[in-house]
Amino acid sequence: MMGVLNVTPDSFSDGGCYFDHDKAVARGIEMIAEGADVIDVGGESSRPGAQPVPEDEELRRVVPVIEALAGRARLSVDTAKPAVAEAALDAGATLLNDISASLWRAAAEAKAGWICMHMRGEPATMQHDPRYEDVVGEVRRFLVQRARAALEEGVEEVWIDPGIGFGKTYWHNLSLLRHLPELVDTGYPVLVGTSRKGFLGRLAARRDGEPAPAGDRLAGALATATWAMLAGVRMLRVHDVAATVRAASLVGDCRLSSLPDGARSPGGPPAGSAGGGPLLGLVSKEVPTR
Ligand code: HH2
Repeated sequence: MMGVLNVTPDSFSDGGCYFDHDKAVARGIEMIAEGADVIDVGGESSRPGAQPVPEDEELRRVVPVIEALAGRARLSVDTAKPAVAEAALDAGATLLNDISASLWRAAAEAKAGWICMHMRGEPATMQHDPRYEDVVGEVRRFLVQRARAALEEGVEEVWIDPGIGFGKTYWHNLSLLRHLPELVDTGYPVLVGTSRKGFLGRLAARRDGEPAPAGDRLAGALATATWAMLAGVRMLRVHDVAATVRAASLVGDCRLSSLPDGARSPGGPPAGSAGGGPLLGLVSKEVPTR
């Protein structure tokens, strides 16, 4: 489980909550206690429309927090800037979370792991009418190509991530989630981040049909996290660590524990128990604009 630590004033769901150094460190320690295996420290929001942060400011935000948390858990740095990546890896991070999918040399140099995320365009404009012929195929090909390049340059640990919400419509996001096994089949470990993202507002809308605001997307986040785990995803990037760890352990129990024989229905799940919700419904429904 990767816990999100945004040391920013403007992140889409928790901007300003951990901008203060001491609050950020305390939140990192709290997420470790809640069961996070990795703390992902970021100093620049990549929400749709976000403006870039100057390099010295991003360094000032993330490096002291990484230094303070070093040794307590595995740390990753969420950045698209080579200088920030290098400084963070120097300060104790061992994983480079690269939304630009272009910094593998910094990871190779530092003998760190590298997360290769797909994004179409730049955060400032990425949601302006993103289009694909075949979103799953294009994302998959892109990630495999970059992952191979990184391996060839000596990165030993390469993760791939479809970049949910990064230059993708609602349907693109759902299509990528539906087809996660095609990414898992590449053999690279897959990371997914759906936590609190905009498409969940629509997927798990409020009772009155209005999209759920960022503070009310936990049900959607847990449903999609569970879906991803069952599809074989190896790491989830989440804000709500305690709840997701709990959900993960329940899924683990369902999959691994031996249910008493009588508890298993011979014909599979009872009629109507699957296919009701929008996510499970994807199993049987075609998604427009794959
Ligand atoms: N999502 C966000 C940021 N970094 N990294 C990876 N690998 N995968 C993701 O899905 C991903 C990511 C956006 O979430 P958040 O950090 O909470 O928001 P903001 O970018 O506004 O700080």
